[in-house]
Amino acid sequence: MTVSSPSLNTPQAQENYLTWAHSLKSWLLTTDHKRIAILYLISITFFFLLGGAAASLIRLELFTPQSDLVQPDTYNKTFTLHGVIMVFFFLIPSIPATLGNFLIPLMIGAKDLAFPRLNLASWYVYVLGGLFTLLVVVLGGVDTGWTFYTPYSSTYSNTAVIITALGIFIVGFSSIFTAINFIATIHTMRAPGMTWFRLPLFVWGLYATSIVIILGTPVLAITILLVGVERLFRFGIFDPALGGDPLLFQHLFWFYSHPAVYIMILPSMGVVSELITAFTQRRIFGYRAIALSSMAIALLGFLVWGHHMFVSGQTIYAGLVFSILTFLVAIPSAIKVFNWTATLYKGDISFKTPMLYTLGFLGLFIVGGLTGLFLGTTAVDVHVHDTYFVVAHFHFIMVGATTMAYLGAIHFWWPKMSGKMYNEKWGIASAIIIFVGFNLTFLAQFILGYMGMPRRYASYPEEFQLWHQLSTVGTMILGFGYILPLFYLLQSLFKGQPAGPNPWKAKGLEWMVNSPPPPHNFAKTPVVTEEAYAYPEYKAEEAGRGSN
Ligand code: HEM
Ligand SMILES: [Cu+2]
Repeated sequence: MTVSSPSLNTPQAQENYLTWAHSLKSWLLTTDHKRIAILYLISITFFFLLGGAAASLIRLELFTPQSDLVQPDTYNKTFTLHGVIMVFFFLIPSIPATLGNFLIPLMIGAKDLAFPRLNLASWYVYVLGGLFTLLVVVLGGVDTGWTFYTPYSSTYSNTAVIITALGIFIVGFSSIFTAINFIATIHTMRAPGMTWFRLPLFVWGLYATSIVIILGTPVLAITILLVGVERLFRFGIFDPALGGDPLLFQHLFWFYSHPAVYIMILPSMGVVSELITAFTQRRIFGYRAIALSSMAIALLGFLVWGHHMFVSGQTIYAGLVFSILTFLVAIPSAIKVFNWTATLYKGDISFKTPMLYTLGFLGLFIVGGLTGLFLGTTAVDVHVHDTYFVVAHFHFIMVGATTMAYLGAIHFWWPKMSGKMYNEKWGIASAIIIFVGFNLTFLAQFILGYMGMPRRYASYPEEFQLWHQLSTVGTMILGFGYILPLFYLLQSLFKGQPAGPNPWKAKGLEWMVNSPPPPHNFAKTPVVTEEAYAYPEYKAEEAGRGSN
């Protein structure tokens, strides 16, 4: 897109958001969306490493059939901690809280988010929730699994369920605050000329995500609170022994947690649209279809929760309806994949690090999404429910796709955030190592699940050992791939070449300000006069239209 002024930097814009003040206080009390994004980046990385350590322990335990590395109950606590941290403290906040925070105001031509102090509050709430979760570790852990199924969680488990529940309850507010902020900002603070259908697709993705967060998260908060209430006061809500209904828990939990999977994937889809256009230097194919399919996913995502309950005892008629609805939700996802592919088709693709991550995303997302359709077919799901097949399915989407997109995004916007270029060779190496390690880890798990290996067991019959070992070796490769960027990105801060405002020759307002951007983003409000992604090929189209 172009704007009325060729450059949005003022001559005195040498000062940037990182350098204008250095004190700890200037960071901890900042209301600048860009600094808050960095605070989130650091805290999320911390939890990612912690969740990753738990994952490694799980996989090491599973290297041999016997439960010999850790006790079975330690194993239960390890996978619970892993799930809770990865879902609530890494995946859900990952792209929105870091890149969304950093980019939305820049992308729409605004000075900040609509409620800067609420934004800072959301980070503190996140940290508070995180502290509760760390407290759980100190208190000896929790063993219910991230799904907290009742009546085990509400009656029988003698681990730190309530503290964990409080941590999740609290961190939910952090997402809600962020989502309110995004929605208000996108509605009210777009620069002149930045119409809805000129918004970058990343912004559309986060808009849809924010709606899901606001509608879904309160349900989780209440559900988890009810588990606590039942535990403490023996109210009969979920435990049949007290007159409650355990299926009620599952309905409430999945009513949030299926939409939550879209909270985790919609932002990545936004990232992928940005990266594909930048590295093909092309206008995106089907802009409106992609934008509106995000909204369709947000809506349909609320109608399919029962596919987690096919074997729970819900009626087969309910199962049938949820199965059909599940197939429907695949349509908008497929629309996106087809449009991305059409954008790539015959394109002049530049295989830089962020693009490699994007291609990795596409491959892994397709496998994850298609196996979702297998699971949505009741006849198949009866056999593979609660096996490693399900574990592989959701890791393909959540780790394969979302984490790929997150890392692709970090690499793409790193020059903007830090002002420095990272070492491209290391970048390419990390993308390839992660892709290989990932597939080794999780393709093996599809096979294990298909063979009948149930999830959440510390020991298993010997015939499963080969696949478990492949999976564990894959995890080590994957872990190495994840650690690498930590080193070369940090190194780039000291040794990297200056990035300049627009190292990728990408379109979008964020590329028209200095890298790193000045504290208040734009010296004067930009005026947008063109569609999103007005790359040369789009210009040629426009010229062609003019001459007709
Ligand atoms: C798009 C992003 C997606 C994510 C992040 C995701 C994530 C998940 C997660 C976390 C679970 C298992 C939860 C658990 O039991 O712990 C799951 C199960 C399931 N997913 Fe997905 N999923 C996605 C897409 C899909 C799609 C597109 C479909 C179908 C069209 C689908 C169908 C299913 C079904 C039927 C199950 C239940 C399987 C069972 O428990 O037996 N998913 N998914
Ligand atoms: Cu689901």
